[in-house]
Amino acid sequence: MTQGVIFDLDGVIVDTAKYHFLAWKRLASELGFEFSEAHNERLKGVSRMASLEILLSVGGIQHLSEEEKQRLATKKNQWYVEYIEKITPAEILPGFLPLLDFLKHNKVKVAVGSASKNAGTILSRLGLIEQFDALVDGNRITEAKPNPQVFTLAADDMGLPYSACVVIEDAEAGIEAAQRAGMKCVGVGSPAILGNADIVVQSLDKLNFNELLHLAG
Ligand code: B16
Ligand code: MG
Repeated sequence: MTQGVIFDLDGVIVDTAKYHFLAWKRLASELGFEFSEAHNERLKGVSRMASLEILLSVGGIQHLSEEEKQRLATKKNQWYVEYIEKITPAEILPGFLPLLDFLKHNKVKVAVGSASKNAGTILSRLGLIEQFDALVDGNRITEAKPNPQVFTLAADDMGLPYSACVVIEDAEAGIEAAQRAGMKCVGVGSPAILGNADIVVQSLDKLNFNELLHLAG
């Protein structure tokens, strides 16, 4: 039986990908090239600096100093933070709140495992920060997804064996991270991208909660 569920944040609890996209697109535009939604798909679940590297490769920009890269990433983040400061609980994705209620009712522990350094701000804005038994974000990890560290730390914080946890993810790198941690996983999004997950649903409101309860352990 599943004893803990670890939620990815961006793309599972709230759709911040659109705000990341606006900020990256603005940076690309300043640098003189187009950045499309298809390019943005490659940034999902990827850390800020790794995202910048992908963006620069799309624009064919090479040989920037570390200092210059930091400056660009900081600039993008400032724009992104301006967007997320306006996020409200109305932006919580369909199905998440009923699922949270169901898990608490069934005494299943809940955690967030996110690559984002802004996870705490976003969860506060959504009024959810007090709801979790553990929060592991981009400020705590040294290895990015698909490294399993973000999820193993969350399970450790909850005091649960990895095999008793299920990860819910929207990114391919996150599905791989869950599997490398020895955890079952639910993919939220397209089966073409998340086909390796144990269950794939288009959105959380399509998930069979009882199936989730029996997925691990
Ligand atoms: P930040 P997740 C990830 O969050 C996003 O999917 C990814 O697009 C972003 O680059 C990354 O967080 C870092 O975010 O710049 O706020 O630190 O999906 O792991 O919750
Ligand atoms: Mg995500």
